Order: sequence, then C-alpha cells, then structure tokens
Amino acid sequence: KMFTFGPQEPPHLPALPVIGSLLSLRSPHPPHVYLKQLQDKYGQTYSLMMGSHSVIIVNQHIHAKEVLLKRGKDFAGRPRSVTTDILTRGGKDIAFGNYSSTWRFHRKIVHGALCMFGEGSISIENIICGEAQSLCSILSEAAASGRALDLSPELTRAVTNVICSLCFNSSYRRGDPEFEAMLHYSQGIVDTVAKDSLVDIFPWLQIFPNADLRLLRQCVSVRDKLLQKKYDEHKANYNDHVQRDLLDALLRAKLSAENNNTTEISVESVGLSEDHLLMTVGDIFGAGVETTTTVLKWAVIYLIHYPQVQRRIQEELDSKVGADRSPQLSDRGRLPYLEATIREVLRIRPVAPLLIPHVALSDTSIGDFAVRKGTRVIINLWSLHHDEREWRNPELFDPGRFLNSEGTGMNIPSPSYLPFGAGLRVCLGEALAKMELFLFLSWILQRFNLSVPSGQSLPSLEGKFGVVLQPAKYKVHAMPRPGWETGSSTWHAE
Ligand code: HEM
Ligand code: PLO
Repeated sequence: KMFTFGPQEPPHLPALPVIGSLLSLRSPHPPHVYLKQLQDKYGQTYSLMMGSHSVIIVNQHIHAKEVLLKRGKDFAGRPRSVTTDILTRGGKDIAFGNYSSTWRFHRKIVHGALCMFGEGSISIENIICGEAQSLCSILSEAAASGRALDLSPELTRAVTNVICSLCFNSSYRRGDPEFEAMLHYSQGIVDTVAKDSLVDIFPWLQIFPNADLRLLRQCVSVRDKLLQKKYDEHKANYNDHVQRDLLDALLRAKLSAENNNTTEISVESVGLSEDHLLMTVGDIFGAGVETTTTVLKWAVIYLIHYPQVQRRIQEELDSKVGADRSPQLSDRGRLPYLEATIREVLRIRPVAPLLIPHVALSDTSIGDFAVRKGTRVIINLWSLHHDEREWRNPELFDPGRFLNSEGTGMNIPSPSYLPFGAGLRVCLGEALAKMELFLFLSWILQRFNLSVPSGQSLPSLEGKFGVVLQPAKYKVHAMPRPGWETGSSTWHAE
C-alpha cells in the first residue's frame, strides 16, 4: 500500500529504559489509568513494546473511531496470547478469534439467534422480567429479616439465568451446585485470562505465570465439562423443527453443513467443528454473565453513593409507571433519567476499559501515523470516557450530562463515548445488555431504597483491573418502599 503522507511512526516509548523504569516503579495505578497518564509525556497516540510486540495505544476518540470504523477492516484482527488460547482452544471463538470467514459466520448465527428471541413467544422481555421478579422476592426476604445482603450472587444468578435461557434453554435455582461451580470457575478465568499480554510492561500486575496458568487451566477444564454436558444433551434431543436456543441454532448450522458436504474436513474448514460450537456458546455465556452483572454492581454502588440520583429515578418511576404494575421495555422512552444513569455508569466505569486488543491485518494508518501489519492496537476507552477536553468534571458521577436541557430526553454530550466499542468488532450483546440493565434496575428501584448498611462505610469506587473492571465486594441494605413491604412485591406483579 502507498502512503500519501510521510511514513511517520507514532511517538515511541524508549523500549529498554521504560521497561527498566517500570520494573522499579510499583505504580499504584491499574494499566488503563497509567496508559492515560503516559499521554502527557508522549501524546495521545503513542507506541511501546510489550515483549516482542509493537503496540499502539490510542487515547482519543478521533483515532479510536478511525481504528474501529473508518479503517475497521484493517484493524479487525485479534492477537493470540497464551491465556486466551487456553480459554478458546486457539481462538476458535468470536471475541478472541482472529478475523476470518469462520468468525464472520459465527457472529451471524449468534446475531440471528439473539434476534429470534426478540419475537418468539418466550420473548427476552418475559425471561428478564421473570428473573427480576425472583430477584426482588429475595431482596424482600432479606429486608424482612433486616439483613444486609451481598447482592453479587443474586444479581449474577438473575443475569446468568437470562443468558442460560438464551443459550441452553435452562436456568438455575438458588444453591444449585452447578451454579456455584460456575461462579467459581468464571471468577478464576476473569482473574487470569488476557493478563499475559500486559504483564510485560506492567510487572506490578504480579502475575506468577505458573500459578496463574494452573488456576486458569483448572477453571477452563471445569467450564469445558459444563459446556460439553450441555452440548451432548442438546445433540441427543435435537429436533430440526424446534429451535429452542442458541445451541440449537449452532447445531442446526453444523448438521446442515454436514448433510451438504460429506467430508469431515469441510465442516472443520467452515468452522463448524464441535470445538468451534463449544467456544462460541462459551463466549456468549461468559460475556452474558460477567459484563451485565458487573454493570449492575457498579450501578448499585453509585446509587448508594448518590441517593439523590436514586430518588430522582424513583420519582420518575412513580409518575410514569406508578405502583400498580411493573416496568416494561416499552417504558424505556418515558424514563430518560434512568436511561441517563445507565449511560453514566457505562461511561465512568467502562466494563472493558481497554476493549479487547485489535491487530492491524495489513499496512495501514491512524491519523498521520503509519502502522505496520501485525501491530497491536489498544483503544484506551478509559481515556476516551475521562477526557477532560470532552467531559466537564470527568470524575464526577452526573447522569444529568446525558439529558437535554428540559430533562425530557437524551443528549449526546460528547462523541468520546464507546462503551460497547464500534464497527466490525462491536459488542454482540449490546441490545440484550441494555434491556437487562433497564429492567433489573427499574424493577429494583420501583420496590426498594438501597443504602449502605448502618455502621458500614460506603463501597469503594475503585475497580479491580482484569478482562472486566470489577468492583470490590460490598453489602447493601434494601428497604422496601412504602406499599412494597413484605409480600406485596409478588402481589403487584401478578
Ligand atoms: C465485545 C462491551 C455485554 C458479547 C465487547 C467489547 C466491548 C463490549 C467493549 C469489545 C469491542 C472491541 O474489542 O472492539 C460490553 C458491555 C456490556 C456487554 C459494556 C454490558 C453492558 C455483552 C453481552 C454479550 C456480549 C450480554 C452476550 C450476549 C460480546 C461478544 C464480543 C463482545 C461476543 C466480541 C465481539 C467480537 O470480537 O467480534 N463487548 N459488552 N457482550 N461482547 Fe460485549
Ligand atoms: C468471562 C469469564 C468466562 O468464564 C469466560 C469469558 C468468556 C467471554 C469473555 C468474558 C469471559 C469476559 C468479557 C468479554 C467476553 C467476550 C467479550 C467480553 C471479554 C472471560 C468483553 C467485555 O469484551
């Protein structure tokens, strides 16, 4: 490819000295914060070496949109890493799999399966509302006995059951041992996966490759057994005329490919091997659980820190929905303040602060900078969402910034906002996640006031960096609002 501009490379961090200084630096900051700070010295877009790989860090929205949208196809690749290869059997999934016809095909199947649920008789909305109902009953029970609750396992189970319905047409009861095992392996994976690509320049991540790899392998093997079990059950009960869930949709594609082509090789080459199916459904299941749960946990933390925000959402709910029925998806347009709050949570604590690394598939460019094929590109979403030039008081939690001046509708305050990414690699679950966030939060806030248990300090706003940015553990006191005291939550919904 010819460049019409000078073949100028982005400013580069001095390789050895930086590693040297980083080694002696025990930064208290997580990678996304530190990479944001480095732009003061090197500019908004700069490059550095991670081990033997050249990596470009993008900290501003114009370059980010060039990478994701304008030259999206040039940057649609994914790098391989030891840990993601363990998780995905060498990239046979969607999120960590490189750009290929297989990848495109699997995205299409998942997309189609998710759309199907929008219309079907058991719509996503019904599934989510069913889970919101049982979540609220558990909060009521805890409230009646005056207990403060760690919401995390309850939120996780509600969210898991939604994605479990979509993927496997199944769900978990409280205390189900398979669910407990899932909680455990998934946390082990979140704590270890995808860290290896950063560890070269962030020695304070304190990864001990062997201990971490052992934990990862062990967790992945538990997960794989669960996936295999679901797969075998579905295969045994498969019926060409009834598509119950995502796994059925994937099986149907596989079986129809097998009928058209007699050789095993062709099924492998279009990416419909058993491995590919397992890894794709594993991605959707994993992403479906960890992302939405994390956002809900952050949302509750901010609602506890900002009781005035909570009250305003409740006033909006009281006047637009009332107390005689539960919120439904069609209320979304009438609850702009809740919508604005969700957007602000996704801004201030992005689920994936560095997205997933991208790779240049050919020689290309970002702005005036030349980029060689094979270069890795990290979009620092944290920088975009906390850019002082784009956001007034970026550290301040202020849902009002997403409202128009009358407070009646939404406002886009800055183009520097990409919580779900953009372009070819845009999140596949955006619509689902938004439905869940809206319904779970509206159901909870219609019925309860959330606060910190008496005598305890406010939950930390500090995130723990990993493949998702998780909050620390905390407890909540859920107090039924007038009219929603014990028992009445089930009354109203009927
Ligand atoms: C990818 C955000 C929920 C499935 C991504 C990416 C982000 C993101 C930032 C990476 C984009 C990139 O690398 O350029 C979020 C947020 C969520 C959420 C903020 C919740 C609020 C979900 C859910 C699902 C899902 C519920 C499953 C249904 C995926 C998949 C990818 C992805 C499969 C990989 C796409 C690819 O590489 O082609 N998401 N996500 N996400 N997300 Fe989500
Ligand atoms: C979460 C732990 C699961 O056990 C496995 C898994 C699969 C897909 C991953 C997800 C984890 C974390 C969040 C990811 C998702 C794919 C897309 C999503 C990385 C590791 C995001 C936010 O990009």
